[in-house]
Amino acid sequence: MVRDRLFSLLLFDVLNLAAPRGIKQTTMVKARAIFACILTWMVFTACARCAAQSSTSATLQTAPEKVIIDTDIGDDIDDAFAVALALRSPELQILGITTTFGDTEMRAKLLDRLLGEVGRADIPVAAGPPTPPKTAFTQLRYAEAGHFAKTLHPDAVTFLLEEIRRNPGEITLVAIGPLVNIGSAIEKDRDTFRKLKRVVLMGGSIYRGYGDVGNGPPHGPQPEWNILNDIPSAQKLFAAGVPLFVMPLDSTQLKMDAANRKFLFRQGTPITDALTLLYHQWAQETPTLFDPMTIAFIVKPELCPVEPMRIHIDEKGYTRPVEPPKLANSQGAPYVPNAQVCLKSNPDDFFHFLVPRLAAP
Ligand SMILES: [Ca+2]
Repeated sequence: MVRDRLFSLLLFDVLNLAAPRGIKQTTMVKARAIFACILTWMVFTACARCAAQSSTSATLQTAPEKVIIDTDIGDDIDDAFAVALALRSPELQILGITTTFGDTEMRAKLLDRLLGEVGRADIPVAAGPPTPPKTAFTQLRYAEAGHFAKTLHPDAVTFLLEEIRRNPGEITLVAIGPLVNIGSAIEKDRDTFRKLKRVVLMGGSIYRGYGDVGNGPPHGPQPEWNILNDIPSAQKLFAAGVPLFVMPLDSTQLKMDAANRKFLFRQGTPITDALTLLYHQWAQETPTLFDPMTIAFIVKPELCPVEPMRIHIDEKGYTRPVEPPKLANSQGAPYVPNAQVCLKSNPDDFFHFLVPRLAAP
């Protein structure tokens, strides 16, 4: 409005100048002043446009990342911490949570309660196909209590594919359980699956196995749980052609010490109370927070720097790095990395990020 008014005044002055009164000294001075005004107006307009554009791009840059979390929550405790971290991260828009492996319906009920307790019952929960149970459902009592439990949950694979169709190229799929749902989704509609923005996976063991946190001699890689429990699906994922970010055992054996636990569990917020209950049902002492690193990576990628690698998943579930061919022997098929892999992280930096977020009121 102000800009338009200024322009009208300037136009009026220019028209006055153009009137046939002859060119006098005073008119020349006036003309120079008006020219300066026009120049100022043009700069003002350009700046306003720039400001509007940079404000739009800032909005775009800060638009929350759309995520779907595929989890086997309820056995180990790290999934609960991963979901809690996602809930406490305004950088993320959680489109839904899907459950995989074992008693998927009971896992969905556990999530119903967790989400209900923290006021996020709006987040859809979908259950994948059940598989024979392989480990103890340690947090079963929490799930069975039935607070907020829904009687029916949609099918996880259908839900995932529908969300991808609705948001092509925009969804980050966070895979923190055995890859049953993901393999099924690829099998059912590979083209749609390829419209994911990316998959961020906790899985694999490149150079380090369980228990090797870098303070002793390395004892080599091992088949990792999420890969081992559905090797064909893992092979499909690594061949799917979707950008894949992998947080293996090498960078995710993050032990939550007693001081951090004590601090967190006395906060008394809905989310720390839920974690407190789940932690005690888990009934072990020191949690290893493998899964939350996926969420931490999405929000703050420098917590787990990645490098391109080509990973081959063998029939025993090992995730073997394929060495790039030496230049002299580089005939044949080109070496194409199929994943961005985080091989090292700093636990102190991770917990400095995680704990204040979870503890915040
Ligand atoms: Ca998990």
